[in-house]
This record gives sequence, structure tokens and C-alpha cells, in this order.
Amino acid sequence: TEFIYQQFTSNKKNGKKSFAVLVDPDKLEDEHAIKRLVLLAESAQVDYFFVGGSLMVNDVLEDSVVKLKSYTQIPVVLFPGSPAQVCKFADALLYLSLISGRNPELLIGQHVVSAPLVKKSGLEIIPTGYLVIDGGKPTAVSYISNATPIPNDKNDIAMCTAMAGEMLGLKVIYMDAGSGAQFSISSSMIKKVAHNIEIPLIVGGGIRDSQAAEAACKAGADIIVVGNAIEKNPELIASIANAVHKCSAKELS
Ligand code: 1GP
Repeated sequence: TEFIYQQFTSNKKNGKKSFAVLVDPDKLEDEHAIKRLVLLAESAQVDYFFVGGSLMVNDVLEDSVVKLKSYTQIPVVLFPGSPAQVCKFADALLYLSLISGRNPELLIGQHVVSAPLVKKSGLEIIPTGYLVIDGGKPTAVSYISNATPIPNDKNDIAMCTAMAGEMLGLKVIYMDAGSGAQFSISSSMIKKVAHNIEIPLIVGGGIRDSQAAEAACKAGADIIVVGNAIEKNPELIASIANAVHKCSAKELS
């Protein structure tokens, strides 16, 4: 079944913008923090929880996914930094290929090694073209991936990379300035990519307020991801969710 992906595409078709909260399991130490996050996310009608990251210090991914799933109906989508972050209790897996980089391990190598494990998980697999864009300072993803991010003023490189990913059959493009990026991705780059692909576009990295989220939506992002800013101030969930959702095309009555 392709439940989550079908949501992505039908929302895109209907002009509905979605908001994903990125959860770093390392930072959700206790049950209390998860409950609080879920409460805020549900009242703001957050569309997805993304779970994962470049580096996981503690072995608590499965625990966090299971807890999230037990407290909420909001779908939990894995955003794995490595094959160690595959967990069958989630709803779907962004099957990332780092197409902006030239590190064969992250393009295909790790996929080959983990293929039987990923298949056995029974997870909905969403083939994702992952583009890391220079966010103004080194981020965990730019360091760990050992691959050069796309310079943030090279819109054409981002566009051609996304187009190639789509033609290779990838189902989603995720443009990421990296967690905690100094600058989020420019509207002009998002626009250029969005206008040249048909598949859903996820944008994240360095989005810290509702203005930045709204700008990304207006430029053509379908799903906005925020991690760091919400970790620091969970109360931001409401204003960012509101900004994203109000960019949705008005439903025809
Ligand atoms: C990182 O796109 C996500 O992979 C979110 O980034 O933590 O900066 O919001 P932030």
C-alpha cells in the first residue's frame, strides 16, 4: 500500500500544504517531552512527524517511534541518516538517495547493503531524491555525508538535479539546508525546482519562524519540515502550522 505517498500526491494536486515536525529521538529524553510535543502537534493539526537525523547518539529510535505511535494518529515517517534507523513501527520510510552529492555510498551503496532489511520491515517505501543545499555553515548532514552541498545561489544545479531525480523515477524531492542551517533555502531556488518537477517537494533546514515557512510554501514547497526551532521552542508549532496551512489553495465549495 502507498497510503502516505498517496496523501503527498493528492495534497499536491489539491494545493494543500503540509507541515512536518522533525523529531530527533536523542532529544526526546522522556515520556513527558513526547506527550507535550504530541499535544501541541495535534492541536496545531501537524500533518506528519519525521523521525531521524544524520547522527543518533543514543539507541532510542525504536522507543521514540513506538511511543509516538501510541500517543497519536499523526503519521510517523522515517527520515533516516543511516540503515540503522529503519524501524518497522513507523508508517513510512523516506528512502533517501543523496543525489546532490557524489558519494556512492549514499547514492546506492547503503541501499544495497540494507535492502533485505528494508524490504522485510514491511514499511511503505517512498523513493526520495535528497538534495543538500549549502545552508551557510557546515551542518551535520554536510559533514557526515562527506559530499559537497549544492551552493545556495546555484539554482540551476538544484533544478537539474531534481529533474534528473524525477526522470530516474524518484517519487519525492527533499531539499534540505541541513538541520540548524544558518540560512534556509531561498525562495528563488525553491521556485526554480518546483516549476520544473511534477512530484511533491519537501523543504527543510533552518526554517525558524512562520514567515520563513510561508515563504517556502509560496515558492512551491508542498511539505515544510521544521526541527531545531521547535526543539528550542515547542510553542512555535502552532504559528508555523498555521502559516503553512493558510498557504493551501482554498477548497472549492
Ligand atoms: C533537517 O530539514 C530538516 O534535515 C530540519 O532542519 O532542524 O533546521 O529545522 P531544522
